[in-house]
Order: sequence, then structure tokens, then C-alpha cells
Amino acid sequence: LGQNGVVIWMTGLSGSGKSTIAKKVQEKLHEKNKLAYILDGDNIRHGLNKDLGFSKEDRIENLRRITEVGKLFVDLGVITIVSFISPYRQDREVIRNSFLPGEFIEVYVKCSLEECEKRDVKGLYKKARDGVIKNFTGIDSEYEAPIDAEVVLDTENKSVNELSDKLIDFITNS
Ligand code: GGZ
Repeated sequence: LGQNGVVIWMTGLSGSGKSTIAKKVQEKLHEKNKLAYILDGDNIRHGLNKDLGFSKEDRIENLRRITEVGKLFVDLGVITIVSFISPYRQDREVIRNSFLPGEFIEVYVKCSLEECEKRDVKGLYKKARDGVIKNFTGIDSEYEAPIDAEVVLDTENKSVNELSDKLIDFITNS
């Protein structure tokens, strides 16, 4: 296909809209005959990273392995859409530095905790509030919002369609 690989690293709270946007972006890129692939909880946490939970150490290891897989995909020339909470700023910095300049695009999927909790699509926030789930991001585990993301997607005020176009415009013109 002759395209250069790139990692689109989406970070944001559970329920912020990362997966929904990732799917829409992948779909639109496929329509343009671009090779794009999503790495997310469904294909990574249930397979390669099955042995990992949500302690700080496990989250760091989760992201380290994803980074290594991401590098392979980038070598292959794939537009790699990575969709994980990735809560720690320092880890994201380490990840950024393990790619070449321009190969790593940090995308902040921005949505307030209040709104994510209101959406509570999977009922996980309620479980976290009730203490059934421990170390839940935003409740009893921290989320450090990006300060220097290349792209900020505000899912409280914009549609998935608009935001996916915004992201595709960014990668097409960068
Ligand atoms: C955060 C958790 C937790 C805890 C299970 N904290 O909305 P979801 O369900 O589908 O997305 C969340 C997903 C987060 O996994 P990540 O691999 O993206 O996290 S990290 O980057 O921090 O490693 C949520 C579910 O897993 N989930 N327990 N304690 N999210």
C-alpha cells in the first residue's frame, strides 16, 4: 500500500468514547483503502495480556507490551489505533519516546468523570463506587490527563462523526 505506519494512541477514562471513535476512524480509513487496525482490550487484554490486572505495575506492563506490538504494526506500515486508558503521563511519555518523531500521535479522548459516570455503559462505575471493583480509574486509581496531546477530542460536546473526521484530518495532514 506504500503507506507509512503510525500509532494513534488514544487515552481517556473508561466510557470516554475511545472505542467508539476508534471503530469509526478504522471504518473511514478502510473506506479510503488505508490499512488500519485497532489494538484494544478485546484483542489484547483477553489474549496476550490475559495474565495482567489493573494494579499500577500491571497497567504499566500492559502498555509496555502493547507498545512492542504497536512497533511491529508500524514497521508493517499499518495505521495502528491503540485504545487503552493509559492513565499515567510518564508512561505515555516513555511510549512516545520509543517511537520515531511523527510516528506517535497522542489523542486525548476528553470527557469528564461526571459524564463517564453518568453514561456508565457497562455499570463499572457503580461497581467501583460500591467497592465491588477496586483500583478503578477515576474512582480509586488516578487518571492523569494529557497536557501535550496532538489531538483533543471532546466527546461531551461533539459527535463521533465530527471527531473521527477531525482525527483523520490530523493524520492525513501531518
Ligand atoms: C479501569 C477497568 C478496571 C479498572 C476493568 N480500572 O470501559 P471498559 O471497561 O471497556 O474499559 C476499561 C478497561 C480498561 O483497560 P485498559 O487496558 O484500557 O486500562 S489501562 O490502560 O489502564 O491498562 C474497563 C475495564 O477495562 N476495567 N477493571 N480497575 N478499567
